[in-house]
Amino acid sequence: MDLALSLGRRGLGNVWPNPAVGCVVVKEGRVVGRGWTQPGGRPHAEVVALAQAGDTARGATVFVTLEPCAHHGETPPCAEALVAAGVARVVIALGDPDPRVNGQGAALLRNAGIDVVEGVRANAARRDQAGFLSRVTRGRPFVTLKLAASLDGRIATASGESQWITGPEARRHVHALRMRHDAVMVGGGTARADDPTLTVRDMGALRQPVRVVLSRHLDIPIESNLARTAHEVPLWLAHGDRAQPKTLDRWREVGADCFSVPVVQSALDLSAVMDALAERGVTRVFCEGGGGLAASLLSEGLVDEFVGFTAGVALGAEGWPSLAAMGVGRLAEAPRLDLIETRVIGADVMHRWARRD
Ligand code: AOF
Ligand code: ZN
Repeated sequence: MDLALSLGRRGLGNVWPNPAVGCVVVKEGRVVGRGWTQPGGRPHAEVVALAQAGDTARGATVFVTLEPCAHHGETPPCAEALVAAGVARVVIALGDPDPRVNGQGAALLRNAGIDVVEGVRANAARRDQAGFLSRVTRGRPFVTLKLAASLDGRIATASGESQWITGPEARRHVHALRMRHDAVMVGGGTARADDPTLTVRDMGALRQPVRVVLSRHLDIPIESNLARTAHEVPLWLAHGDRAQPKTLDRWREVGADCFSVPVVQSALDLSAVMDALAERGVTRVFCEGGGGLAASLLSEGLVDEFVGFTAGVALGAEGWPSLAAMGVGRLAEAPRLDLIETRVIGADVMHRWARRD
């Protein structure tokens, strides 16, 4: 199952709206088939693994990280494919909450006389599939918030210089993290200040994450790197209902996909943004700031995982404090997270924190 889990993780960031599933076929102690969900979400993992196993699948044990599907979509159900292949036993990490599956895959296998075991390495599978589970059960994506800050928690100098606080190794790691997400997101201020491209470079990405920019009035220069690349890599712009039709037209012309979300207290309603992303199939969002958006996401309880990079540089009180806009009154009201990983990356330190439920 650990092998199936690691195969499944290869699909993270490139199989949405589908889950990134892994599958291993074992016969007489040997691995005879390995598969994972293919880019774009199909074929499913089991189909790939069964094709590799061929006739040796008969009487084999199959390890799969999510319950095999039971529905007729664009492809026939994986549960039926497993029955047709004559496998003897199917070991499943986690049930599939998709209403089209939801126990029916396991039932189909059992009714065909296959020995089914469920719940093996379920917690690990739940972590890997957090994005898909979130989309299906909460109607919003799994949100990772990334911040790079100085020793004293500043994200930019007084003059607004923010790029390259961390070193090249950390920046490369950020690209690897982007690649494992379906979408990367920034606020309009960051898009204006940094003119980022937000693509994954030099990593052999199979599918670029969608770039999502939040901007009430779409007041981002049309000569920006984001606009320049919008025909090659998807660019989605979430804007308020008062954005000018002329501005919208210009962005659509360069290839951006614009959608409107409600404005609450003069800011875009972030819950509505997340709902819209899930509706469009996004399961994992990587938010890269700026500070204002980061503060709002945290205060509104929308951050599932926080990835903080700390660099050995001090910027002092004039620097821009990260999360300045949070307005926490009492310690008891402050959002708290649980540490899940600490890692030294080049000259910087990375901390990963998880939402405390
Ligand atoms: C599997 N193995 O590798 C994946 C599964 O649109 P479709 O027909 O591709 O179906 C998508 C649904 O199939 C998705 O919501 C989830 O329930 C399941 N994904 N199932 O057996 C796989 N990716
Ligand atoms: Zn399937």
